[in-house]
Amino acid sequence: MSTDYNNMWKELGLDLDAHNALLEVLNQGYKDIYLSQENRPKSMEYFDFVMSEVHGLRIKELVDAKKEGKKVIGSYCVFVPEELIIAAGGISVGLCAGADFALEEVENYIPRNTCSLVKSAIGFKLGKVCPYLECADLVVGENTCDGKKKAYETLSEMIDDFYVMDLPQIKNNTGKELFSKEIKRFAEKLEELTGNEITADSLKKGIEIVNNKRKALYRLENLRQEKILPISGLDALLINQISFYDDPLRFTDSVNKLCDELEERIKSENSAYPSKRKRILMSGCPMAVPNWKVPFITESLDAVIVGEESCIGERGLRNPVENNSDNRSDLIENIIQRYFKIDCAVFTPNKERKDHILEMAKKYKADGVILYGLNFCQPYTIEAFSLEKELEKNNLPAIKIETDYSQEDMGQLQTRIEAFVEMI
Ligand code: BJ8
Repeated sequence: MSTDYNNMWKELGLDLDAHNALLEVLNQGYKDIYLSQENRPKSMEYFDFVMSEVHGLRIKELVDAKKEGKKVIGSYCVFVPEELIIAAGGISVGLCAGADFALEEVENYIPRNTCSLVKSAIGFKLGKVCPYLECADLVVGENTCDGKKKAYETLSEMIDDFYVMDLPQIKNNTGKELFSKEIKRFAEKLEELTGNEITADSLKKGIEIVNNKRKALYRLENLRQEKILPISGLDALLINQISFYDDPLRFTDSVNKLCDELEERIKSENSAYPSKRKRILMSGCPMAVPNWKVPFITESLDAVIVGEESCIGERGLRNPVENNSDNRSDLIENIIQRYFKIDCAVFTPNKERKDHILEMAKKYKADGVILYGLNFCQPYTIEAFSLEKELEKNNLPAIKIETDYSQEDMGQLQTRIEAFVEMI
């Protein structure tokens, strides 16, 4: 990190020793997994820089914005509309954590057989190592799976302004009504927190900013559908992960610049890989920074990840919000419509997700699908059984992988994924 941020971290209440230990692991992992890749696009330099300053410069920007009266809103789920946060003059940051921390202590609060993502969220709070969490004026949790729902009861005792958004489980009229009320209640909460009224104009602006961000990311996703692969799956995943932290305007600009370069690389047949690789679609639980384990193993083999059916991927990106009205209620309704379409496995039934995976496999010319689930995540690991059968019916080989954030199963995963890649 280029500057000394110790005072800032101290003021945020971080445990400096624990935080330094986390940064060391993060930096080493980044070096080994990311910087060791060959023939990366030059424009990845921006994203490398963001990662090198992920707890430094970006946090300083947030702290400076807070001094000017802006509010930072942290969230754990893609059901929390960034458009509303921007429309209220706030800054949205993703809080999903992708690394184990303070595991022993975590297990004093929630059982061992809880998914790594939930354990990590609690571990980051207990260990005082996440500056995004400590910087947030409001932390939003959403009632999705039981693990998250119950863990929020625990987290709400540790975090001052913790807000829970209720979510339906079925996409029918009753579910839609509840969702609609919850989005409106959240809009009121944001107005109260920021002191800013959410108007039609501010909503239009918020929708435009987020749509442009998603459009740039979609541009990147489209380029990954080409036969010549201009970028690795690891790099594409990283960009999707960074989209949850970075300033949205600067990020959009940087993704578009990268896409300009990738288009040139495709034209000149400059692939990120010297030889043809098996094309893999990754589908399932979201992979938050620095959860790069399965993509790293996969791409160390004769394979490349061409797309992610995940909240840190297409599930979180698709369906722009219609920005076709000057009326506040219409725009809020458009936000509701868009977010209600998210096909998270917590919904039942969830046919949309199956259709989307099949559609993605075709679009990305996938040779096989990894159905990725975190241990103890019932929604995704249960859906994986029927999805595997459905994919096979469609002549698409699939493998179910269940893992966590530890490194203990690296060898076993490597063997299974290698056999899968050879088989396809
Ligand atoms: S919209 S996927 S971000 S809930 S892995 S905590 S489901 S037990 S993360 Fe998610 Fe929102 Fe859905 Fe996306 Fe529970 Fe499973 Fe853990 Fe999970």
